[in-house]
Amino acid sequence: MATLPTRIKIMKKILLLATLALLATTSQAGPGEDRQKAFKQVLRSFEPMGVMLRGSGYRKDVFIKHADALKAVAAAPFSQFKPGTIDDVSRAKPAIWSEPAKWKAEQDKFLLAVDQLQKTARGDDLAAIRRDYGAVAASCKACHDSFRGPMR
Ligand code: ASC
Repeated sequence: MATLPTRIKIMKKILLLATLALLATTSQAGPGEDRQKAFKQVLRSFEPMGVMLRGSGYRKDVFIKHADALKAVAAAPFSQFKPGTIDDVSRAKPAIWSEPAKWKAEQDKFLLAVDQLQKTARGDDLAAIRRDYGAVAASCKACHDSFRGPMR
């Protein structure tokens, strides 16, 4: 039987190893998860704008803040599609890498629509704001239709 101080040392070692094992599993975000986080960041400004336009709570200053926030994060997801990064959570389709020109065109369409919405948001033409918000939504959908696979 080991002495008490030896047993305490062993227990401490076990606790340390258990902690390290837990950290290793929890901090292991793969490319799919990283991309999903980046797209969720996009939704954090895009969704409240939609809520405002569909309801009666439109406020120009708040809407501009969301449009600016959208612009700040809109490009980030697209830098994270390195070849060979379809993992267990990723819904990316192989077409992203086999049709690079089309993939790039979808990105450009989205980023231009985001720029346009940021500009229109500064004016007072609510119909134009709705139209340009709709163009961003349409570009989300077009890209998903071609390049995002089903839920998994
Ligand atoms: C959203 C969302 C999308 C787009 C798309 C627009 O809020 O999550 O993927 O808008 O549905 O058609």
